Amino acid sequence: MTAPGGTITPAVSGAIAGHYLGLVADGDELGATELVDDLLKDGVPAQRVIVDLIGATQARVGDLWAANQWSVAREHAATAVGERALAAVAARTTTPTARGRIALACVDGEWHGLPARMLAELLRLDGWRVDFLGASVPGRHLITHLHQTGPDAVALSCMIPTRLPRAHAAITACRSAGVPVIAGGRGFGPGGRWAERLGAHAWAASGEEAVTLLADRWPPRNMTDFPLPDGEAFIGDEEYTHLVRSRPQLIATAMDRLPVAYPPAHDYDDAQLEATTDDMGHIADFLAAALYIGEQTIFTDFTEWTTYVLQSRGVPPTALRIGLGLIRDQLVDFPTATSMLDAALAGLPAR
Ligand code: B12
Repeated sequence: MTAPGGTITPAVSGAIAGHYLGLVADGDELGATELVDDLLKDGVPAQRVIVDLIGATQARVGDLWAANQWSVAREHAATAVGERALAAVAARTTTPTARGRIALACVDGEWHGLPARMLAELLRLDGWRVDFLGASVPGRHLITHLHQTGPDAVALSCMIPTRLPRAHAAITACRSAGVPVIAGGRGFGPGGRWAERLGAHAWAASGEEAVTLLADRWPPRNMTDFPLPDGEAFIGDEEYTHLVRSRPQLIATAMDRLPVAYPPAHDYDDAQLEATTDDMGHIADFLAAALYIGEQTIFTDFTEWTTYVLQSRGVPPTALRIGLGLIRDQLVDFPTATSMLDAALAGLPAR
């Protein structure tokens, strides 16, 4: 099953990955943990199992859900199997603590706990003591933990840009507590471009990159090595504040007006109405994040992805066009928000 040196050979890894995907698709926790056990017994490094098998399969699960080949329930069950498989790796591998202590948390409102858990295991395997605080950690609890335990670093995970304002608050609070922050997760943008703007001391694209970075360049000699970014990046303004405060009203009004603007909505059942209300919420949240960071692409990436997801479910781009229009109609006095909405509308597929 393995090549000399204990790595999965490319030829076999496809077969193993296919087998594991089948187990995950079946919700077969026992089968998945047995497979992981066998790989470890065969000498496959735990890191390869975590990254190339469990992580890569999670990404594949995401693709299958987005393409409407898998239901939400199936995706949830698959993620639960991934969590069990990861726990099995952790239970079967021990590494003495040879480095410092790291507090690892997902930003408030961030429910993607598995990528952070993967990072926690990779760091443990490299000799760090990791306090894994889990998904959606409110900033004040994180800071209490820092005061109680005095870690060498905070690792902060943000997988969706809508949580960036909370990430900013957490990073600022960690800086005030004198603890350096390494940020990660795709929420920080391509190449982590928003991490530094929000004051993080470092960013890494993957768990393995974080392990290398922390081994080579950590801790920073003193906090002044990492001054706060200069004030040119404009973080939040009255448009952002208005949008966040009026979010419930924006969504309620858009839903009231929907049947007139989009007649098929007259016949929506409760589940469709709930899903549409959620989608209006996502429009407001991604727009708010784009305003907060001052970055149009946060919003247009979201509308492009949503177009694909809706089309995979037989919902035409017109529905999204109308949803964006219903929010836009309520924001005509806010020039940045309307220009962001206009850019997104212009990027939608032609009628
Ligand atoms: C499973 C999943 C969920 C589960 C999460 C369950 C769990 N326990 O984790 C649930 C159902 C909760 C969920 C919900 C949502 N999800 Co989701 N989800 C996924 C999915 C399919 C897999 C995530 C995963 O585990 N990936 C596997 C790991 C390996 O990914 P990875 O990014 O490579 O991980 C590495 C790095 O991120 C890095 N890293 C991560 N954190 C950190 C931290 C530090 C400090 C460092 C250094 C590195 C680091 O290290 C990791 C290990 O190498 C992804 C699709 C995908 N391709 O990832 C979507 C995805 C992340 N979800 C997405 C979305 C939009 C949502 C929802 C908004 C959906 C909705 N309409 O409600 C909600 C938001 C919930 C919330 N507020 O958090 C989008 C995000 C798009 C974006 N960036 O804007 C994705 C990318 C799907 C897509 N194709 O668009 N989701």
